[in-house]
Amino acid sequence: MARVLDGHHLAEAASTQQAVEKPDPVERAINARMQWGELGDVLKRNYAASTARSPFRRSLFAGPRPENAWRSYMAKVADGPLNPEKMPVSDQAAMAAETKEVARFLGADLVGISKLDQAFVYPYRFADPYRGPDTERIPIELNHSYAISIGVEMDLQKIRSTPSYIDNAEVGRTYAAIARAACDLAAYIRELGYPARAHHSSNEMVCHVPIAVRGGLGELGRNGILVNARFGPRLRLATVTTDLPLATDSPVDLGVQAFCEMCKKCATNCPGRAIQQGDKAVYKGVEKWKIDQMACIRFWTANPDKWSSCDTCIKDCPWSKADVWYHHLSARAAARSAVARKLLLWADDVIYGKHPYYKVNWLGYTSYRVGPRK
Ligand code: B12
Ligand code: SF4
Ligand code: SF4
Repeated sequence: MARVLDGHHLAEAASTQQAVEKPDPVERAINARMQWGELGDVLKRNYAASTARSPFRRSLFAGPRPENAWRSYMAKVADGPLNPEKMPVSDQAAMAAETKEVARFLGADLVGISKLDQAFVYPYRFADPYRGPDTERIPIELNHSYAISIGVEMDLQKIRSTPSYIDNAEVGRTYAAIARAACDLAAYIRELGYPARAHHSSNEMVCHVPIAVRGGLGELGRNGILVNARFGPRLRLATVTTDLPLATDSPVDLGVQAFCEMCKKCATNCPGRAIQQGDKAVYKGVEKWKIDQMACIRFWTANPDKWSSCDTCIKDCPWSKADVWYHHLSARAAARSAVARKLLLWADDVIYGKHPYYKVNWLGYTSYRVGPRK
């Protein structure tokens, strides 16, 4: 019988091949579909980076003058030529440790390594996602053996400003930062003589969250994204796939999913009503809380004068706190005991509020108070 997986039981599965269906490239392309107009004129107009009020959004997300944006070039440097002289690897554990150090030097805050699972590789990509639905579908063949997951922290104060053009700027900045780290790491590995490809938002063939779960960076939360012990979900992710022989990490049980069972703070406070309050259900072979994509982007585009995306499900998550020792201690307690989880959730409501709001002003932008779901 096909095994059902969830956010932290991946370790038990010898292979996910039969159980899990590949991620859907059409779901992957929702931002592009919005831009080519498939989801209606209002979403198309309100999401357009070219007319956005914020110069950050127009530049970091490749708006009217794409030549100015990192994003326009990073797609081209995801892969490249190999050094023909291959460095022999006799100790995969030492090579993994060295690779992690290199990744951190190049800008990653988190690194985890796993075997590349084909279940997490998209089956095809659109030749030109921004031209429309009729653009050619190019099958993806990605046969690398390993996946290196990297994570970059998003700034706490900027994320607390959500929804606003402040957190949106931080999203753009960290997309560029992680793309650069991933491209530099892939290039470094190719200089060792091994194939390596960076997967980042401008040029990706993989779904990052399950790969990061497999690499031990955290668990899948109710909010549909990766929750890490140090940063919670306050992360950008990228992946480098490679044939460099590496020792792998294992998935971790941090107590996140157990916490999510009782917490529901992201679901309650999601202004788009995109996150489920109920139990997990099986979707494409994985037991999880499935996000309502359309509900999410409808909120993103609801008020283009004030914001153009959202981070509320990151901001309000009790795991998404400052990277300091007492929060590390809390995370460790949450992993171990149900009583601790209850206490921590109670403390989070008392200290930060059930519906947290932070007044943030920066460069003439401001944060907005949006109510929880009704
Ligand atoms: C399309 C997309 C969106 C869409 C749809 C969201 C969605 N859930 O798919 C929209 C535009 C709405 C969106 C919104 C956001 N996104 Co988004 N998004 C993506 C993107 C490009 C593709 C995801 C995808 O293929 N979805 C389609 C299918 C696969 O979705 P799904 O079935 O619901 O599966 C989700 C999870 O269940 C999990 N998953 C899928 N299969 C499996 C299998 C197993 C075993 C497990 C454990 C998990 C798992 O992965 C999916 C989420 O990535 C990824 C980048 C990437 N290539 O991975 C970023 C990404 C997931 N987004 C990210 C973020 C941060 C956000 C936002 C907070 C917005 C923001 N400010 O950046 C919101 C949060 C919304 C939410 N609660 O999920 C980050 C997540 C970082 C993290 N901590 O995990 C990613 C990885 C981008 C990045 N490079 O950092 N996003
Ligand atoms: S990004 Fe905002 S609207 Fe989308 S799921 Fe998260 S909280 Fe809800
Ligand atoms: S807010 Fe609560 S329910 Fe949502 S992901 Fe964080 S811990 Fe889980």
